[in-house]
Amino acid sequence: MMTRREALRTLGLSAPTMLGAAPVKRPNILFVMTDDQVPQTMGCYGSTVLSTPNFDRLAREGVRFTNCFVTNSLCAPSRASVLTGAYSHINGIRGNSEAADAVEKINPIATYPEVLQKAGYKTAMVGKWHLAHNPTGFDYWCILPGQGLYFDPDFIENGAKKKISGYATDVTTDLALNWLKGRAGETQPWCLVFQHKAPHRPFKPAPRHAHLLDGKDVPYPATFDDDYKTRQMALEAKDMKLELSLAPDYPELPADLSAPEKKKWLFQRFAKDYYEASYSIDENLGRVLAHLDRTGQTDNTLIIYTADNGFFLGDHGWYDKRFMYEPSLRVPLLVRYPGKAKAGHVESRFVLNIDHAPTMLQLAGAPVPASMQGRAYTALLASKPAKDWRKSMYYTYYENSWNLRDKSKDAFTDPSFQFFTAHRVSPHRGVRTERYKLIHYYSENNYWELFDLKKDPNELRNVYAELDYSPIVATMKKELDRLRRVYKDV
Ligand SMILES: [Ca+2]
Repeated sequence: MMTRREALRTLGLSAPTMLGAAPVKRPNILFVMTDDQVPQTMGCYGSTVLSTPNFDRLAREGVRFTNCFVTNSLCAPSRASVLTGAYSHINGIRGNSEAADAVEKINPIATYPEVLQKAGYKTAMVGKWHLAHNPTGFDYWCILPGQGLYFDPDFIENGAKKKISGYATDVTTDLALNWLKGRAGETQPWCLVFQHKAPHRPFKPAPRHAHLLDGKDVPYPATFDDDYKTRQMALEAKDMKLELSLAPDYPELPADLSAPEKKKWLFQRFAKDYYEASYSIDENLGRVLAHLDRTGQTDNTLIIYTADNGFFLGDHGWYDKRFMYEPSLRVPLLVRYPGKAKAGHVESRFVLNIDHAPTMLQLAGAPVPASMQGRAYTALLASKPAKDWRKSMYYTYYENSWNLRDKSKDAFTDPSFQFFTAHRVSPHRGVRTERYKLIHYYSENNYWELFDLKKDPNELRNVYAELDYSPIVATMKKELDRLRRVYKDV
């Protein structure tokens, strides 16, 4: 594999960016990514829980994607995939615990900020980073260490520690605005990577928003009382059950509730916090959009809004993510860039988190490194046909790759259980088409699941062993093998 320096040299990034004879008009780039935020927190995706005028503005004036999926539904791996435009097995960040050697793993591959910086962009990263190594490719960076804190958070600013008073979403936005204001008078285009901690657990809203939903109930998801019948891996993932894992977060949980009442109490409590924390993101996005409006930059800025992974917001009775099931797999994606992104367009073709990097580079007129496995969704933004656009997507999840099959031990009843982690989801890989999803838990005696998403959009009935579906199983297995070869994961 080429070193990063060699890769950048090969790309000839010092050459002027030309497309044919006309120079490319280089947009500023605002890449906004939140943590664990699902589309249903946003009015433009149909939420009626809280109004979200700024998310809705991006959807109205830009493109709203309904099938944006992540390639590994976990914080650090998804962030590494966004940066490198490549799957976890290529960039080396398979789980959240890739620590000391993460730099060596990710560094052989060019990241989009590195390419943009070489191409003459001013670059900055503020907020949640969540990779073990320090950011590269940025003129300025100020990140939350690890998961970061919601209140009076520590930051690392270009390598130096500092504490900033306030609420993380507000403070991160202040950092973004300060940096943007510093660009006044410059002629270079800029790229700002603006990433929030919210609404990640422990789901703390800003104090001014902490009572927005008092006296209201958040609707229960259709799968809230899932019995996990036909899905052995889901049945065993007890740690994902909100009533088991979230109870310690809420010492005020009344002691005299029945089991179903306790589950409902915890759901209402954490879902309200989650919605209120998301509301603060919308409000702060509004501050940045107002700055762009005031300075006349809105229409020359490519704005991409997404989340690092999806989330079970009570779906299947769970919280958290990791599984390839729909609530965890799907993320919001809004893209605003007048002239290139058709206002109000709703796009249902499949896009992946590895597509953002090539899209930004292509629209910036910068070459896309060969190591990037994603594909620019520029044609989709214009609602145009894209030749051979993907009809299926490939998913991988690796954490907890030790043997979890010792049925004699249970994480919640046996204190000697050595392999307990907060989330006992076995590694798996899978393929999703418009109609079907096949999942392979290869460490679990080759346990398979097949879902017919047309008949069963909530993925409650595993039809893998049903005779009628055997031709589909065969076709989907072939497609899974094909994708593993395409993405060099064999
Ligand atoms: Ca996350």
